[in-house]
Amino acid sequence: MKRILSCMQPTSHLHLGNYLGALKNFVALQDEGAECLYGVVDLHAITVPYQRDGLANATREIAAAYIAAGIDPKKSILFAQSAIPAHSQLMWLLATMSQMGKLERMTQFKDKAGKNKERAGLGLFAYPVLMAADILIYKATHVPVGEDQKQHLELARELASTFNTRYETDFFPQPEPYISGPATRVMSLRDGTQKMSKSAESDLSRINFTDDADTIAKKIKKAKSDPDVLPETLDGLEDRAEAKNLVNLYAALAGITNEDVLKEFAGKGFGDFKPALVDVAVAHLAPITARMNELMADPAEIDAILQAGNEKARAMAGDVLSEVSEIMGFWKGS
Ligand code: AQP
Repeated sequence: MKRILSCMQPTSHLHLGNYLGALKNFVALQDEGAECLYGVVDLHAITVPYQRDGLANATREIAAAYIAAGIDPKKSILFAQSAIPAHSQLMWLLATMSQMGKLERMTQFKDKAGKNKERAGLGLFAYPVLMAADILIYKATHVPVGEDQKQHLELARELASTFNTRYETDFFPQPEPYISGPATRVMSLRDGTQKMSKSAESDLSRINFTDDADTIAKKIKKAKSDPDVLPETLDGLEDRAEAKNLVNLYAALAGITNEDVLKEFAGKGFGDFKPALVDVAVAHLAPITARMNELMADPAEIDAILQAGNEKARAMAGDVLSEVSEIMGFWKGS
């Protein structure tokens, strides 16, 4: 039986990249009938500077976004990571099997630590070990993520193997990355070589779930493009990172292929293409945003959903942690 686990950080508002790269797949996997757990990973969110006063609400907002996008809390378990202590406990155990050299080579660490990595926090450095624990604590078999998380997932697979080899067991399954769909790497609207990201400085670089139609229109209008017309074939988008990204966004939102987009818009410039992209983005996102706003108006309801999910997740994670402790030989009394 497939067991799906994936998570998002309450670092800020979710954006189109989070949606097209990951959340859309969360919903599809749930609707296929898989056993699904979706977390809000607030312990990850505090590995970078954050607003203490906003953290709880940001956690609710991710849960609201999940539900607004189609996650049904009756079918999938929604939980908040900090409410399940077993995540951090397993992380410590896995940390004893993790090599610092590997963690140092993680792209996300290098990007977020910047030039001054000596001063980066241990939390940021150890982030991928906590992510491995998030996955392995539920013995998840499949992890739907965007392309940027591939490297972290590889580490989770290695840690599962290291544990199994060291303790001569087949306890942890190898979690399979599920990186699929038309937009596994959505790029920034300001720079087609950078991924769209919650933490990028410019809000114009991303389309947030919380943006209204006017804001979406403004951001797409200001999105970086080029003076050329759209080509007839995909080859013509090579070396045109921004154009390629906008075509890809249109295709992913409209549910068609990039080739189909070019069939429709070949020969047209961005003056024609951008308004069409605004229409498709607004049509897709407006119902999700409206539902999210409704949910956010009733925080008690979101809290109740998370609390119910936390209880189920805590029971599952607790069982796995007990078994891990036993395999590792910890004292458990008589
Ligand atoms: N640009 C993207 N394109 C496709 N998928 C993406 N994801 C993130 N950015 C893109 C996927 O969204 C899921 C949730 O990500 P996260 O909350 O763990 O944070 P992240 O991967 O670090 O993404 P952000 O938006 O850039 O957040 P910050 O700026 O806070 O680090 C993941 O499955 C991710 O692959």
